[in-house]
Amino acid sequence: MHLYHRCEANQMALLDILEFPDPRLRNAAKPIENVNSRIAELADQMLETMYAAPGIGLAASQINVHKRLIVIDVSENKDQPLILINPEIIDSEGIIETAEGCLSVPGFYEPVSRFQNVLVKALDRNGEWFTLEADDLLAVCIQHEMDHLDGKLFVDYLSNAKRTLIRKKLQKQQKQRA
Ligand code: GNR
Ligand code: NI
Repeated sequence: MHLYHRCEANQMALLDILEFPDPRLRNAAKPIENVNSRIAELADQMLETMYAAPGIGLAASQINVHKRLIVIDVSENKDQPLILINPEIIDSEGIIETAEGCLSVPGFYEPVSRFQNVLVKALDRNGEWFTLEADDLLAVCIQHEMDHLDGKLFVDYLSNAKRTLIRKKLQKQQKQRA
């Protein structure tokens, strides 16, 4: 069995994260038919990229890989990595509002309403189905990442005025960087 080991030497290649309003963030991701070693290694690279950012989650869509793969770690000590492949929400309960951010929308945090509790089914990095009961921040993060797989961003839940303002500020930054 392969276990994920966090790379302590700082030599792993980090992946580039797409930024809003990049149209590639709008692609719908396809299910992963075969969880092989390439997928497992991609998941590990995504975890390293997420930890380095730093973020609490990352969807493959954000690194321009349009497959249904997400990684998450909401733990305090950043020692509880989760890999979810082809995730599905099979039950949900309650509503919670959280100030959300996104590595693809850097610097902006706005309240979004989500389910407070979700029961999720997914494949792990060995291609085995598992279920996970998630609450609060973990539940929010799973829903945020699953939205990415459908080409959806948290800014889509904001007013047109707020989203336009965010888009203009980010486009200005992106032009200055280019
Ligand atoms: O790092 C992240 N923080 C965060 C905070 C509140 C709700 C969702 C998130 S996910 C985000 C990382 C990211 O962009 N994942 O797609
Ligand atoms: Ni995000």
